[in-house]
This record gives sequence, structure tokens and C-alpha cells, in this order.
Amino acid sequence: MKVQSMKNSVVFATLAVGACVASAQGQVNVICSVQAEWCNMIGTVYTRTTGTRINIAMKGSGEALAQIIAERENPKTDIWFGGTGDPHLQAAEQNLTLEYKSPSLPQLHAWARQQAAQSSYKTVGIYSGPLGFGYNTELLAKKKLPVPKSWNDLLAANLKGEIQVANPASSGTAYTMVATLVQLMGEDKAFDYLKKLHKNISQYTRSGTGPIKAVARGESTISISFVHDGPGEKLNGFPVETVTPSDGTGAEIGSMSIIKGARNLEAAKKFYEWALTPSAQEMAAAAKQFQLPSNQSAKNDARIPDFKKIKFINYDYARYGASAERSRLIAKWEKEVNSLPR
Ligand code: S7P
Repeated sequence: MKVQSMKNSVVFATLAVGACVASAQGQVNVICSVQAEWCNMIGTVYTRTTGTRINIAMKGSGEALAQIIAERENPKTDIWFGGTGDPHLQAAEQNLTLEYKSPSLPQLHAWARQQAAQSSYKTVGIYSGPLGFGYNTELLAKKKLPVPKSWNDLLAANLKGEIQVANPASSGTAYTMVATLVQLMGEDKAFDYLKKLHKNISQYTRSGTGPIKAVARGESTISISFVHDGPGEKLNGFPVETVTPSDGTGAEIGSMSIIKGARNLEAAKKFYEWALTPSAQEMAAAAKQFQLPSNQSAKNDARIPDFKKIKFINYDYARYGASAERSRLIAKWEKEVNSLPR
């Protein structure tokens, strides 16, 4: 397995899995947009069990889309695994990904099938997870701050500089936040809200997974994050809890797409089918990742957020996954929010 690290896009590390590989069965080039532990586990297990060499480049969803657009004329990637669903829908709309109707579709939850259908089968849902807040329990207690329970709670004057979120221009997670707020409040109120929130933000990070890691390590008190990223940090011994806003929130449909013009198309389809199986999807929890799997037969770890207890908005994935809408909202956020002093 070959891994291209998200932190250092130049260095390649080759991990030896040779002993168990029966024979070389070709190769597949994957952009992996989930966290490193899961990407690494996929690489190791997939190579061991199939004999196919897997080259993995780890990139957050926003950066993955940028790379796929840049490679349009000469794709080096065969398959894009994971990452928020909106950029996968944009890739489909821009004809960067291949129509493929998996025979496994009937095994998937309705939301995963809907993601496939609305992209004309150019992507598919592989997991889902709610947006919410992460917080460092020790820092909150030390600073005598209450647990934030609603979007409005994040505007409190005593939270100045205490919150981290990613930059929506580079992060699918942060774009999910902007789209969620627009749907929850209406666009004008959502942008008023984002301008007020801006005063309390210490840093807009490049990737959506950064803020909860900063919370875990005591570098930030609160994050706006996918709440399924919390239990893994807790398992690593950090004082992290998560909460979803009582006034409503959105969810991502983590997706997977085959790249149009993939050089290793048959290997890509084989990987795609494998990634939709219950056993492959259960691997997420083994790698301390707690998204809800899309295969209805996959066993759900008890630490996966309980969707029945969360107040969700009716997120319009087709509208907010459209390129024009994403570009418009991001440009507006840059102009009206990010340019303001803090
Ligand atoms: O694995 C955690 C997770 O939150 O990261 C994915 C995604 O790559 C985040 O992308 P951005 O850096 O662009 O925000 C999510 O799909 C996934 O749940």
C-alpha cells in the first residue's frame, strides 16, 4: 500500500503488506477523504485480502475536489472515497465522475440511494453524520463557560476567540455549516449570524477535521464539527464531548465516486463494490470513526450518534450540492464575513 499523507503531499510512504498478498492483482489509485486511521486500515486490509495494490492520497473533501478538477484532462485518480457529499455532487455535475449503478444499491439506506439517484449514479452515499459542536470539558469548566446548546449560544460575548471552524472555501464540513444555516435561518439572517459568529472565531482552519482536534488538545475551547469525530478523540484520551444544536442541524452524506477516465477502471469498480459491503463499512468503527454506515446490514457501533435524538433540518442536497450555489455562497462568505476584522 502506498500512502500519500495529507500533511505532506510530497512524501510517499510504502507499507509492506507483502507476506499476505497472494499475487499482484493490479492497482487502484484512491483519494481518501476520511481520517488517516480509516484510510490506512482500508489500504492494509484491501491489499491483503485482494492482492490489489492501493495507492492512497489523503485529502479533505474541498481539496479533493480541487485536485480532481485540476486532473480533469489527465486523471491520476481512479476513485474518490469519502468526504462530504456536496463536492461529490459538484464533481458529478461537472462530469468529472463516472455513472455507475452498483448491484449493491438496494442494500443501502434511502439517503445513500437518493445521493446516487440525484447525481445520475455518478456518486453514492457511504456514510452519514450530523454537524454540531465539539467542546473541551476541562477548558469549559476552567473558564466557567456553559455547554453551548444552540447556534445562538455560540454568539455569547464571553466566547470571543474560543471557537474554531474550517474555512468553507477549502472545507466541505464548513460549507455544510454555511448551507445548514442558510436553510435553517434564511439567507439574510444566516449571513448576519455568520458575521456575529466571526467575532468569536479564533481561526478558520483548512480542513474540517482540524477544529475538533484543536479542541481535544486544548488549543480551542469549542469547535463546529461533525459530531462523529468526537468519540475517536475521546478514545484517544482527550476531554472532548459533542452536542448537536437544539434548534436544528444538517448532516453530511459522505460519498464515493469513480473518476471519469480512470486508468484502472475495473480495479476501481472492484474497490467500489468492496467499500459498499457491511464488513468494509464496519471497519470505520474499528479505526475509531463513528459515521453511520450506508449499508443497512452493517452493524452500528454504540458510539455512532443516535439520529433519532437529533433535530435535523430537511437539507436540500441537490440545491446546495450544485456548483453555482456553492460558489455563490462561498464568494459571499469571503466578501461579507471573512473580510471583516475580528
Ligand atoms: O473523517 C471525518 C470527516 O469529518 O472528514 C471528512 C471530510 O473529508 C472533511 O472534509 P473537509 O476537510 O473538506 O471539511 C468527512 O466526510 C468525514 O466525516
